Amino acid sequence: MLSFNNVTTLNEFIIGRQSEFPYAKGELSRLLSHIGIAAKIVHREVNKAGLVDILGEAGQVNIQGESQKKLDVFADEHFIGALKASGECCGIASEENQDIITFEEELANDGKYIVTMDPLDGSSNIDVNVSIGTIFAIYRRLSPVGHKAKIDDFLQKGTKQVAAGYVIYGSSTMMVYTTGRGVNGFTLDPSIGEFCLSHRDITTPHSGTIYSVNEGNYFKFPEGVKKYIKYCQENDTETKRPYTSRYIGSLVADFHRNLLKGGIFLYPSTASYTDGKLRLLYECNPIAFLAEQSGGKATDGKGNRILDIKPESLHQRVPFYVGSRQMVNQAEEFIKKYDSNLD
Ligand code: AHM
Ligand code: MG
Repeated sequence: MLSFNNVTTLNEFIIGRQSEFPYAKGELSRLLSHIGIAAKIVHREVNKAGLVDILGEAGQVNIQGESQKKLDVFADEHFIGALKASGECCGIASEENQDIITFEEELANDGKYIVTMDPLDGSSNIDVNVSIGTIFAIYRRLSPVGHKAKIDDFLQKGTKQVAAGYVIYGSSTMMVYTTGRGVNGFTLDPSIGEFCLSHRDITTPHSGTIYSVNEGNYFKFPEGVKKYIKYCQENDTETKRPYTSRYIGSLVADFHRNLLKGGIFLYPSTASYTDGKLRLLYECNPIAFLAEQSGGKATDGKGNRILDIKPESLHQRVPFYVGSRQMVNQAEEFIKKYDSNLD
């Protein structure tokens, strides 16, 4: 692996990994590098967000009926621009856009990959200086190269992801990604403007003591989830309970903390969101891929592996249980016991 002064940059790492596949032509590497560039641009804007007129509502409502913040729009435009410029991506599905995005340019239509992304996740936290993130997943296209991407290119199971990751804009900015051979994390060193390898081969603890859920929805949760939350709060020294409750309201930040420390994140179905709130294609699938690659688990709470769900629509939602394997299993046991009629 190339490195300079004992520092391995994201690009060096990507190129090093590519050389492990003798026939790889560097297309996926170029795509990942361009995601890294867009992440740096968004990082720059996030960091000066308080200084310029970029906070607050952009005046549009996205297709989920949520008002778009200006930074959402900025991130969406810059990630789309970077993916298009890579020449390796023929289409994008984004949380901010109703339909898939395809390109007129021949170069882009020659791209072998499609990308699903949430350009700025946790947008309710933008205005209050709390961590936010970008989530992405990369798939090989199914439609023929040289033509526009089609909807079926995007409705692939999560098991078909060739790479996935997130960028967290927190106390430092990090990019964490997987290509199915483990999970690695890179911290942005602003002094040299490079993502540097800081978290090699991340493995998540088998169990943990953190549970992350919006407890304000407690009375709307299925019975098994309520019982599981009570279990988390009970006193039992042997199992280190009560667990600690931590909920930021940014999936990326909540997942990132639990990935490193051990814990469970859950966004169950509620009375208002019968399929949960989080989106399968660009939130749950990439996070589930990272969770599994680090030794964790991700399900819909009813025994179904997230990565095995066949998507039916771009903005499909799914209940989401992700984190330390043992904790996800335990939550599912409660649901199985108390919500056996839940379909
Ligand atoms: P967003 O993509 O519109 O920002 O919404 C997704 C976010 C997740 O980051 C977070 O886990 C969840 O919504 C929080 O929802 P809630 O405020 O209902 O707890
Ligand atoms: Mg989101």
